Amino acid sequence: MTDLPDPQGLPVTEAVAEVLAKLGADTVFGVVGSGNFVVTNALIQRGARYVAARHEGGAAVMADAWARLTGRPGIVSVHQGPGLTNAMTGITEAAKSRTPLIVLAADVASSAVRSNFRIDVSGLGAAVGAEVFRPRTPGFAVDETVRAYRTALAGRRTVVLALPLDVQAGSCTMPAALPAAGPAAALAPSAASVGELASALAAARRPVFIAGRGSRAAGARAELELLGSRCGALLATSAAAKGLFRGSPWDLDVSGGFASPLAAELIQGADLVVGWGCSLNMWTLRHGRLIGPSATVAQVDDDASALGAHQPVALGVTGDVALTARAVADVLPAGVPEFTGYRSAELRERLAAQVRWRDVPYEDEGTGTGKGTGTGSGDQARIDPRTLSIALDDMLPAERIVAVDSGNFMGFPSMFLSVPDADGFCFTQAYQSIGLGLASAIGSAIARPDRLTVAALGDGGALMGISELETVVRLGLPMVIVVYDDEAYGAEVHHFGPDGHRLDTVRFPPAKIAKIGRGFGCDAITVRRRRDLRPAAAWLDGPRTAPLLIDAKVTSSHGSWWLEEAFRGH
Ligand SMILES: Cc1ncc(C[n+]2csc(CCOP(=O)(O)OP(=O)(O)O)c2C)c(N)n1
Repeated sequence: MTDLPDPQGLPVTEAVAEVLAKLGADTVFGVVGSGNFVVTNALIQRGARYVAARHEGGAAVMADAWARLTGRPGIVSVHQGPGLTNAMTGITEAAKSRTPLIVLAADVASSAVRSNFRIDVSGLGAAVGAEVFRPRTPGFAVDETVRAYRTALAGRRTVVLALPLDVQAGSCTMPAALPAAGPAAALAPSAASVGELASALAAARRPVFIAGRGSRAAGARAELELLGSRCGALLATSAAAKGLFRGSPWDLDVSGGFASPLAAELIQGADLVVGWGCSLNMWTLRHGRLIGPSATVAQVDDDASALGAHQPVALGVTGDVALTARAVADVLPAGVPEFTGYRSAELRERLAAQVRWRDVPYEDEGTGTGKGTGTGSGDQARIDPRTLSIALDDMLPAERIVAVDSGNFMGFPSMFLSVPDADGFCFTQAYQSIGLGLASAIGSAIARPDRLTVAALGDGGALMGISELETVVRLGLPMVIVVYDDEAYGAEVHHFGPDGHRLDTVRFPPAKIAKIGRGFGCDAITVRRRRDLRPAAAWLDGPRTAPLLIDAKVTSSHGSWWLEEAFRGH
């Protein structure tokens, strides 16, 4: 590549778009300003669908969710300076989640030292774990774009491709063929480590697998189920991989704060816990308390630096999850009885009857007497969020994607709404930011229009991210938005309330969220009792022309147990 301007060549903006399109970019999220206008249009001209968000934070989160559900790098396009800084929370979530995401960010010319838009883009990226690529001359535009794409895809990284305005104004030559930028080859485990893990599993009497994001990325369900059947393992996931083992009689669902009492009991009773592409962090292991005193912990990950990073492990295997599980299964004897290891006929029955949260008895704390209409302005009744979630679980089609925001409420949809598989759950919670749920749902709905997307939000997160409600309506996305409305930053109320602190900074007067929704163009209902959900059933029957917003006035007399778990991590 030459560093000299090439008057015969392609404008840099065209070249960048051409490279991205050739590598497979067909969807781009963004907010367009002068700096990214031309490159975004160049992508659209090459057939990409452009999704206009109303805030760059929303655009980044949409692209992140889209990438999680398509398994392809997401692309978000932002203006220089404030466009990028607005996107930073979404970029941070993506980087912490190892989402392959490419942030196409306009940047000031290196000579524009006094530009009001100048920020330290490299420093900003480094601060949140995103790698920054910047062609310093037009001649580097193609290579930097390929490098950025390759790093995002093969390294599962969030990258910023900074495009200085002076470089954008130049031109360059497209090479006849692009350098390779495909996914990384799956890493095979060593024979020795396969043998060690096989021995540990053969000796285990009560093995439990916890599959994480890496199992989902590797599409390793079949291999893990095969290995599980050869050693009698029970199958759990981290929250990020919820749904991976859906339908297996040995599925424990999520390990960690969201684990049901039976799942927690069984994980604690394991003598060998194997994390598969799973960081085994404090959320997944309840700060280690889910590991029994005499249990051995093993971990398999294709990133050696992940081994033992959160939880001491007796056996660490560096390798792709699917390849490793298959190799270990090949070592173990085939044709073992169905009830082996932790698996028994009795346990299978217990799991069928009790492992789901919705099968755990609870006392309904709803304050609806059953006499009110549920619509009168003086109606103060509130619905128990468990009752609400179970009713929704019954009503919503099984083919769904549940996207969850952060807050005290977040466990209710996560634990009580079932999902059809790991793509049925979009959990943008690595950074624990509130306000990302609605944009996560939008990215999910665009990635999977065949499913009904359900955005589960607290009132705080909903109002923080509300600008994207216009995006939902404008795009005609037929989604359900459920607001668990306690008229407070409930997480903070429950965090500080017990110590007698003033809480007026975290409590709010009732907001007319259903009315706000209607203002944006949604169908909307307020729910104070189970029966107030009837119009939702009618909406589900079709034609679903506008999104449905459910403002559920929920009870919130005490904090949730997963929240107490979260506070231990602060
Ligand atoms: C961007 C951001 N700001 C502040 C917080 C701290 N925080 C955590 S939960 C929460 C309250 C969320 O309220 P809401 O969405 O209504 O859900 P609730 O806790 O009431 O269920 C706040 C402010 C955060 N996590 N992220």
